Amino acid sequence: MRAADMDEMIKQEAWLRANAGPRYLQFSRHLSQLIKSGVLAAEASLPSEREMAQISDMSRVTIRKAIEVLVADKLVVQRRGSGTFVAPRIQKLEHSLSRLTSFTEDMLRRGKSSSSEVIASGLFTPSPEEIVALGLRSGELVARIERLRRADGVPLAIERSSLPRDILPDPSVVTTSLYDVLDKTNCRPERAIQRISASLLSDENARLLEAETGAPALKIARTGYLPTGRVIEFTTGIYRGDAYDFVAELQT
Ligand code: 16G
Repeated sequence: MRAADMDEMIKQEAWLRANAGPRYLQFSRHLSQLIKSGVLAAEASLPSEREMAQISDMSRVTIRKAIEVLVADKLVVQRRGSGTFVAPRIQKLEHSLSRLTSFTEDMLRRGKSSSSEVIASGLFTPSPEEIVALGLRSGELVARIERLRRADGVPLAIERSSLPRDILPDPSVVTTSLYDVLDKTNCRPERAIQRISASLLSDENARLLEAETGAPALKIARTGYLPTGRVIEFTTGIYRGDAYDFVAELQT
């Protein structure tokens, strides 16, 4: 949108009415309508508080209170240092529960680009949970990769994967798809068991997923097996609850 059009929408003539309630509420309602109708597109940046105050001839306090209402309604997001933006539109993604696919393949099938940001990876002394899940021998190290998964740039999930060291001797080779790496050594799981539970985002996970602490999330733990029955993957994924729908097809 052109800056001049944005100015027109912010000017008080565009939204201020006599006896229609507090100014900050009138302004927030006006912006909310523009966002919901798509006039203000997802991710569009809004002028600064100071600029909006100048254009509308309102006090900065009025503008700030209006923006606070929009933040609370999740219609805009504030990014420290870079300003206020219309919230990204998140389309719910359906994920089939009956196919053993990778995140990269799932996104590709939906025509989305996926990306993988490695937060941490390396070889570690396994936790008791990893020893049990992967059936590790004592003294054996575990390969771990922690990744932030995005679809079309929107952070969807945090995945923490653990694999036996002989399956993934160098975790740093996983830069995009884990299953692509496992495919090359014929170690891709051919069967998996998933446990799904409801969860709330912790501070750390909320920060990574650009969501709010305490927002609903789905926790999915996948245990992946080779055809021999050996467990080679234990991954816990935290998925944004507002972005994912898991669908299971049932037959009699
Ligand atoms: C999926 C799997 C995860 C697997 C990953 C591999 C679920 C709940 N989890 O996200 O266990 O490690 O795919 O994807 O489906 P990648 O090959 O793109 O790294």
